[in-house]
Amino acid sequence: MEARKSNELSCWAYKIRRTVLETIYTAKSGHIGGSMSIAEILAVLYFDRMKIEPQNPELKERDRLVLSKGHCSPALYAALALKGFFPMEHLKTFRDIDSDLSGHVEIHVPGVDMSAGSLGQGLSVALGMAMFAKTNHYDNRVFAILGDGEIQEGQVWEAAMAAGFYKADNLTAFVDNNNIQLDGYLDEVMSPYPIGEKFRAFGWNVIEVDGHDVVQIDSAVELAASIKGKPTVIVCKTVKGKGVSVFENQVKFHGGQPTALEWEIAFAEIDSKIAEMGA
Ligand SMILES: Cc1ncc(C[n+]2csc(CCOP(=O)(O)OP(=O)(O)O)c2C)c(N)n1
Repeated sequence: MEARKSNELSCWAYKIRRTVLETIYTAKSGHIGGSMSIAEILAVLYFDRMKIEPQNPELKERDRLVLSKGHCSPALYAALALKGFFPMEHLKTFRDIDSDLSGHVEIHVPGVDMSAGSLGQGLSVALGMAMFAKTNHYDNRVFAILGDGEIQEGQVWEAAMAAGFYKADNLTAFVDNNNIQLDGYLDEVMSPYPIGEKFRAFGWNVIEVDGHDVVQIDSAVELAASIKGKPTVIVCKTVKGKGVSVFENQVKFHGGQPTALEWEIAFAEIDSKIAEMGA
C-alpha cells in the first residue's frame, strides 16, 4: 500500500477515536477502552474494503458487519457518521432515552447490520448472513468483530465449528485481542489463549496482525477474500484505550469515565496525533 493511502487510513482511525471521545464526553457514559482499540479495524473496513453505499444503507448486495462486541457502539457510530450514513450532529444524542443511538449497537441506525450487546451471539448471526449469501450466489462478504473476553462465551465456538464445517469462506471474523475484559486481564480471569490455534482446529484460516497497523489489517482482509473453502479469522493484537496515554491498558476504562484532567489529556493527545498526520 502506498504511504499516502496508509497515512489516510491511519488518519481515519484517529478521527474515529476523536469522534468516540466527543460522543462519550457529551453523553457522560459509554465504553471508551474497547472503542479505541478497534479504530484501525473500522477505518480499513469502512474507508477501504467494504462494499457499501452510505446513501443507500439497505443495498442488497452490500458487505455486512456485525459488531458482536456491541458495547463498543461509539466506535461503529463514529465510523458510520464519518462515512456519511447519518449527520455527525446526531452523535450528540448518544444514549439519550429517545435516541436510536443506544449504548449497544442497534439495527435501526442507518448502516448498522445487526443489534448486539449480549456478548457471544454475533458470530452465529454473521455466519447466517454468510450462508444466506452463499446459498443465493451473492458475492458480498460478511465481517464480524469479536472481543477477546467475549470469546469465553460457548456460543462463539459453536459458530466457529459450523463456519469451518460449512466452508463459509465469505466470512471474516476479527478478534480484538486487547487482553482486557470487563474486570481484569484475560489471562488472570480465564485465558482463551492460544486464540488462533483454537480457530484453526475448527477449520479456519488464521491471520495474526498488529491491530493498529492499517497496512497489515488491509492486507489480511484482502488475503481473506482470496482464501477458498475456509472462513478467516484475523486475530488483532491491540491496546485497550489505544491513542491516549492515560487510557491505555487500564482496566478501569472498560466502561469507567475519565476525570476532567484525563479528558483534557485525551483530546489534546488525539488532536496532536491528527495534526501530525497532516489532516
Ligand atoms: C452475555 C453477556 N455477559 C456479560 C456482558 C457484560 N459485559 C459487557 S462488556 C464485557 C466484557 C467484554 O470484554 P471484551 O470482549 O474483551 O471487550 P473489550 O475489552 O474489547 O471491550 C462484559 C462481560 C454482556 N454484555 N453480555
